[in-house]
Amino acid sequence: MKLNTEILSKAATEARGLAMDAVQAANSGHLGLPLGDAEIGAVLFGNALRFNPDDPHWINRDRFVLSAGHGSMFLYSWLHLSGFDLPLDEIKRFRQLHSKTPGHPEFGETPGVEATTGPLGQGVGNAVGMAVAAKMCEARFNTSDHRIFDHKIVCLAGDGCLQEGVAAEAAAFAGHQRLDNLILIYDSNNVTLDAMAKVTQSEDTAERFCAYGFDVAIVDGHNMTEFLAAFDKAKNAASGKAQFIVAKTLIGKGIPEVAGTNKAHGEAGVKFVDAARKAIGLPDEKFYVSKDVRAYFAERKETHKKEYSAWQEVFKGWRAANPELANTLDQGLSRSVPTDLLSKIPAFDPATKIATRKAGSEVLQPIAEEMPLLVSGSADLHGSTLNYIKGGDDFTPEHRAGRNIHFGIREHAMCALLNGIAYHGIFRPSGATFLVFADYCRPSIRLAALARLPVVYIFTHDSIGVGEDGPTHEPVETVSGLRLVPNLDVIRPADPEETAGAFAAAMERTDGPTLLALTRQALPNLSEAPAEIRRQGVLRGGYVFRKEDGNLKVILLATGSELQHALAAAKQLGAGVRVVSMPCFQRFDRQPESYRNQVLPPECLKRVSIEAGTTPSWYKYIGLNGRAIGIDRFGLSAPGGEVMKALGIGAERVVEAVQGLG
Ligand SMILES: Cc1ncc(C[n+]2csc(CCOP(=O)(O)OP(=O)(O)O)c2C)c(N)n1
Repeated sequence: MKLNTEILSKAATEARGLAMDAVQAANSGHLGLPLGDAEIGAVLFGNALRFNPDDPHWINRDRFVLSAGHGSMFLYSWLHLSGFDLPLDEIKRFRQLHSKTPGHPEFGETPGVEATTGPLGQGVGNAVGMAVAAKMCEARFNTSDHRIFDHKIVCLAGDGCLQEGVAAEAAAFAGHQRLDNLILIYDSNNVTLDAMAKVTQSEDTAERFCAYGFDVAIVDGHNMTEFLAAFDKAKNAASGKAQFIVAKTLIGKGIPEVAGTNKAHGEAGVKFVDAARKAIGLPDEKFYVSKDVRAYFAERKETHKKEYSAWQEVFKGWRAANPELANTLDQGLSRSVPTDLLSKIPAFDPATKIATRKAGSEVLQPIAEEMPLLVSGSADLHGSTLNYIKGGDDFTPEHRAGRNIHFGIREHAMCALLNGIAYHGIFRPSGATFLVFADYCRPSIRLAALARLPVVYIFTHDSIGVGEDGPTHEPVETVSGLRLVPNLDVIRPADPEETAGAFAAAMERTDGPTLLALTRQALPNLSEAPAEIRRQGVLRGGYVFRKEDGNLKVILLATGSELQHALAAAKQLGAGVRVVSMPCFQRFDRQPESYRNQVLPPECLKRVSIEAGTTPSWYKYIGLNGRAIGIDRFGLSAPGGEVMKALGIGAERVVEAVQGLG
């Protein structure tokens, strides 16, 4: 579309005004990016991006991710002007309680916001994940007669994002995977927060991205014609490479007292706003949008609607011609999961002794068959994490329908990409590494939980059971630490049947992520409780695995590989001892009080827990008079069984603890 620079310059000025007024009203927020990137916003939202403000979830819309989430007023202004359901009143309530304009963009709070961003670099990872998902969509759903997916993923990132390791990991992956549907715009303004960027960076970022395998263009970010030309070139590039546009900008443009310096980054420019507004030609009226800018965007919206309607026609034809594919797509969009998932997972041999990672591998296969949009990746550890979807092929530039993603040794990016795949809204992402490396993933896990994304983490080699690799590889505090993340379900199954329940629980959850902590070492199938009880028990988070004989005197609680020890101890202790399996604290805590009290009767205060990890998280169940057996130190390097013994994880300690309760 021809670029109307006259009206878009005016729109850029008014967008600057909206940012100034909103940040001034809130007395908080970041002016630098919204002012510095106003022309970029005008071109993207006023000309280049394809979307429909009336249907912000349109599956073939271009996705725009503001990785530099601190510049949120940039996004809010352009979404408002574009005609999304973000009225001016919401712009006026920037950063106020329950507004649609929170401090940083939050997924689900504001129409048009595609990802929760602010922790720098994450948005770049999300965008790469979206680009993966978009490629998968093209391969899985487009047909020779109907091309229903051809959208682009556009990401705006600053120096801060690109300094972060997660963005480097994600970019290396994108370059390697030749994700040519990704356009990464680098707001290169030579400024970060504390200082000029030269204080902390001297790399040639353009060369760096060139080395990753991107096509690179360098443009003046205030020259709309030049920027659009680069954008169009990136959009239509035939190189098969991911696209990187370096846009040279002046941070805080419009407030001369701070522009071009780190003072422009935050709200320091606010005190100069009144004069600045006048100087750029804005009237005294705050939150001003002219009639002709309104009219331009109203017309633009009509164009969007026409494109959308044309696409709907193609989509209708596609649906009619491909009912099975359409059904699969609908399943993905509604995140629906077969209700009888557990019945598709064959029971394990009761006499089997098998690691829960191995059980997980077996459980994953029928689930993957039932859920064709489930994809599974690993950070170079498929051979150990065993989460490869057999017959699912690899996701590669040549084969975009592959369901197994080789993330490389890039755990942080893996999890940011998984979030991106989930944000994209069609595929169900899962990813794997060793549990101890959850620390490398944690910022993205936290965001998945915050943004309520149904991501599944298949993390293996839990606890000191890892053994010979030693304390660097033995997670002791990891499970407890992850239990602190709100809205993250952490499941540590005790045997193969609980593993089946754990996978079903993870798949059926649609409003947040689930982390599965699986063992490297073989565990007995605890078949003294029926398989169905164990599977269903996991879905409730905790359950009575072994009911006491006679009156209840003591409750033993355990998860994972230690449930066997609690059971052995109960046998030694005799009557009155109940064993509760508690694979998922969060699911248990969501149960009705009556159920929780049934499992853990409040009158029974003699309680002992055992878990091969740090103990603090247990006291909410065992109380201050209870005893928590665990490992409040780092592990040891030796065969796993010996480490367990040396650190006192076994039935004897449980028996002693119960006897010590008096
Ligand atoms: C992971 C992370 N670390 C630190 C911050 C705090 N922070 C917000 S913006 C910023 C500087 C970013 O610089 P740049 O991307 O160049 O943004 P600009 O100054 O151009 O707006 C920092 C350090 C953050 N949001 N996320």
